[in-house]
Amino acid sequence: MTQDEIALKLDEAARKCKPIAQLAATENITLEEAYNIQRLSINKRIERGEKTTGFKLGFTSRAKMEQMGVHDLIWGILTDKMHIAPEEEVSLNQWIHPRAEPEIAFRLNQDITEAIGLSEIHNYIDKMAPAIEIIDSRYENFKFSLEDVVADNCSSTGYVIGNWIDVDTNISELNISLHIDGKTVETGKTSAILDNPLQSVVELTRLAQKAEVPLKKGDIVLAGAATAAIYLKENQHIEVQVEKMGNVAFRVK
Ligand code: OOG
Repeated sequence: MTQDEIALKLDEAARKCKPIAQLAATENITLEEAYNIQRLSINKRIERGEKTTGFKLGFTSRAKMEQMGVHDLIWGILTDKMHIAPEEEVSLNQWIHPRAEPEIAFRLNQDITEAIGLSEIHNYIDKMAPAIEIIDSRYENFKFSLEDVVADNCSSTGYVIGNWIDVDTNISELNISLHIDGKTVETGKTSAILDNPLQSVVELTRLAQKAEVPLKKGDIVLAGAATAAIYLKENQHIEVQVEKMGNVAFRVK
């Protein structure tokens, strides 16, 4: 299959809520090709009127790498269609086998075209917030290789962002937890995210510079899950709590 055919297949899998077989079983794609496919599938969303809103980092924590058996940092693209408002109730029918994970979001305060280091990165961030990411692999059984998941835009499908607050550089040891219907299902520390979630933004600037992708003022950056992800079921209230940052939640029906 050509890269465009694969992009179309992944795009259709998402739209029809029908998982496809892993590409790795039949296709031999390199990581670079996988990022091209990701870009082609995002272009299909843009052609339908979606607007890009930022980026997500994936596999920034050991818990996630171990859960999924993939051991390399990845990045994907977010669009406005993926945005869910806090406390919004959304239907599970729009997804294949969605999972939620606790995250931290950052918002860029300027365009960035170069790689920025950890000691400087806070100067490029306007606000931060507790966040929930909903991931939904377009592959059967949520099983994939590194190239598969990159081509599939890193399983991106939804995100919820809590109240934006001023950036504090002292955020590497905060408690972060995921709660379903008031019950704690995952707990962790923000240090699980590359020792410091700000490092995710550092990595994004490096990757974006290398790929010649401009980062824009106002772009959102999801730093990656701090814990393993949890499958969603009907009629649940999903909440993430982050020490110092507060809570964010949404509902599924
Ligand atoms: C890939 C996305 C990983 C994270 O935060 O590590 C990710 C997946 O697990 O399907 O979003």
